[in-house]
Amino acid sequence: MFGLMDRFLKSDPSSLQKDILDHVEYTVARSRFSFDDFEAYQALAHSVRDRLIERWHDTQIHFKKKDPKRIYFLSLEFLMGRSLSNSVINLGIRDQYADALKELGFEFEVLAEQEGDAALGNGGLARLSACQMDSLATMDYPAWGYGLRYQYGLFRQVILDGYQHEQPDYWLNFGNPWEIERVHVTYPVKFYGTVEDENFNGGKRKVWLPGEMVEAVAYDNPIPGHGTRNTITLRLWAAKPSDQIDMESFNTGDYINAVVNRQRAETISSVLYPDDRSYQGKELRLKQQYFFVSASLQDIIRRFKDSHSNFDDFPEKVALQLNDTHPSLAIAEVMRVLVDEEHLDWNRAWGIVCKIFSFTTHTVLPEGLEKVPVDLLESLLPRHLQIIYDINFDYIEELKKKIGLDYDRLSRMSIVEDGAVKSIRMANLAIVCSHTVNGVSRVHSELLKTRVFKDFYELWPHKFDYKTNGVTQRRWIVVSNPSLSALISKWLGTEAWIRDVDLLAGLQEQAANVDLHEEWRMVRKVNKMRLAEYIEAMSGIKVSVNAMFDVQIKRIHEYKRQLLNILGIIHRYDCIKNMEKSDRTKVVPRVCIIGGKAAPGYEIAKKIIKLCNAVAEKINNDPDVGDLLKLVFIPDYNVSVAELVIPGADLSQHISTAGHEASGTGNMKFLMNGCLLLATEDGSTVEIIEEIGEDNMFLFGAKMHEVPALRVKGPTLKVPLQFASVVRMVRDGYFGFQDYFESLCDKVEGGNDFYLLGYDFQSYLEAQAAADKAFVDQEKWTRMSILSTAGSGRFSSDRTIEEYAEKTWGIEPCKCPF
Ligand code: 26M
Repeated sequence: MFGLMDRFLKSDPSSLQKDILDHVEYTVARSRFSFDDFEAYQALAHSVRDRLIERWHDTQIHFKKKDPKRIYFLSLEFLMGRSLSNSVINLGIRDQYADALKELGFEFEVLAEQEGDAALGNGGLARLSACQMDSLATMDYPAWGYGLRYQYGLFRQVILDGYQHEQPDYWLNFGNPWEIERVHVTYPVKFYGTVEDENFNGGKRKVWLPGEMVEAVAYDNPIPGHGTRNTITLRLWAAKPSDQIDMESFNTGDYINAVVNRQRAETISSVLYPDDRSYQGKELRLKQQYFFVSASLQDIIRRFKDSHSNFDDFPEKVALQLNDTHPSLAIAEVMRVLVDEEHLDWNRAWGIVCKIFSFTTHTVLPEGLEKVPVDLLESLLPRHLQIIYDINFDYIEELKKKIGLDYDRLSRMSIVEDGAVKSIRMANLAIVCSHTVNGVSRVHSELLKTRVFKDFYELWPHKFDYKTNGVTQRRWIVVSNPSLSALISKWLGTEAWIRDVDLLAGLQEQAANVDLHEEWRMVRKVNKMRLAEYIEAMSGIKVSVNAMFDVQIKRIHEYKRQLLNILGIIHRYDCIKNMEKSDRTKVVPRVCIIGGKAAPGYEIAKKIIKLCNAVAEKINNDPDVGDLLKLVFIPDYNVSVAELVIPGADLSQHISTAGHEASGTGNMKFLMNGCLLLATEDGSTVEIIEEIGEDNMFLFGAKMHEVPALRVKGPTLKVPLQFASVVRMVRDGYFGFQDYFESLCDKVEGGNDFYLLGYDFQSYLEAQAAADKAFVDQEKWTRMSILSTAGSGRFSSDRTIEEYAEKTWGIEPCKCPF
């Protein structure tokens, strides 16, 4: 007989060694006497996976036994990055593994580098989902994430002659040890066809006769919490051909064509759409959305029915979170299942729907709002279109009673848009049918209430709320910055901040301590050296760690104003060139680092990347400048690159035109790592200012409430001479590619400067000058840096998730006993 604890895999170094070697031999199928780093990584990952599975099983059994209300987080995107380090740290066995590996002749860090990123998402929204999964697990919430298992993740960015090229990210090539294929967890998903009336109980009912069917197969990714046994599931769906279709074409004898046709089903989950701004009414995208929604809901309803005989308790047991509008077909799908398949009457089904959905929006831009052409929906999902029409009909009738026959307003608020192309407004659908509409920062929520969704706010003020975003300190300090992590634990005398990040505030009282200062600077220097090595290996550019490392990494967007950064760098370059040689000693040396991907069809964003590289080429090869100024474009920015760059940054830029960044989460990651922010008062930065004080950062630029009036003034605004002169350098071909950059220059001149680069330029340069001045005073800088980390507690996703759990989802922790 085994005792209870004997059941568990052991985690002492010699048990770990045996496990790893067994996996080398039996899983990787290599000789245990000879294997390389990659094979060692694979074996190591499988050994960690075994431990994850144990905990994951126990958690699932525990949830099943307790049957708590569960939160289902629906998102088309998750940017998980690498899993190895995160897993062993959350499991609390990193050092044991490192020791075990050392004796086998391997270094943990080196093996961790073998892992590729899971990049099943674009940017902020997708990384937020990943951070929130980590918090949900750590805080013991009964949560499931649902998404799509794309075969091609976000494209790899390759820079050739300074231009972005996209290459496919076929990430599953070398296998994925972090997922568990569930060949028996499959659901049919239907498309196309017609809807017929059928006689039923003396009345009529609708029956959907689909024209195509594919199979959804579950792949489970265990998400371990930190300092808890709880390990939750991220279930991703892959499309496979269904056995139930197409028998006809097989029977007609064209065997080869029939097989090829079946294969087409797999395209549904094949590729992530690489755009994070606009909706383009593509059929495949809509298919992806419904495929994932339908499979997830079948799974969720099956789980509910396992322990409930009717739907009375559904809202007490199930909360569905819509991550932006992308999964909002779930609303129509729940109605369809309840009415057409479970035969609930419409009103009862509607009553349930109104209690279970919450919706979070991640944009302020009207062009970011999805509109699905009615024609497209009618052909792909004819029954869902009817349901949406019916929901809209009832809702508009109710609305008329409340607001009267104000047809302008009724038409603005309708779910159906009667424009040139008749379409469904997914945001309106989500707002009408959700009990809560969350923004992602306070000012974002203000904008939603006063502009984007004003009509709805006036009707249902109680629905609108916000949960300021947060990031997980586990990945963004403990995994990515181990030396800072150790330093913090030493000075706080505890590691408890890893689960209770408010404790970081304890650093405040030490912010003037000279011993802490010395250690703090040491840690920062080591991280800068690591980054400098990476830069040299990748680009051949040698940078000095004594220079200020000034970083802007994020998706390339006009509103994020990477162009403002580049124009500022040109100005700095020009100043150095025009200085007396003797004055150059006063210049504070800078290494400017820019990284980010442009959506493949976003021409202007691609030109910004090219400009950055053209300017870098000129500056980095100018002997007049030397170490005073370097510009580096980091290619293929992703989660792993962020983990390397953020800890090495002195200054980071978050410089969107005020009123455009819904929240921003990069700023929080830099803040936690003691990097100072140079920023506009936009999105979550406004709340960061409240936490750490404006004296500890470098703020500039037009305020949110000033922007609309400035735009109206547009062409009459006075623009500083320096701005005109740097744009002129680009126009005149100082950096080459004169014709190519012309349209970029046109975007910021001649009254077209929508994002107010010219208007903000002066105050931007002043903020940069203030940063230079502060950097010279290293004591002051270090104090500001410590205070940044100390003030970052509010921006943990643990806090965000707790707010969602209590205020929006109504769920409670469900801790699995050890
Ligand atoms: C839509 C339709 C078709 C294809 C793709 C999309 C799409 C995908 C991602 C649209 C938007 C997408 O992401 C938007 C996003 O990342 N928003 C960011 O969300 C962060 C987390 O809340 C915020 O911090 C950022 O401010 C916000 O820009």
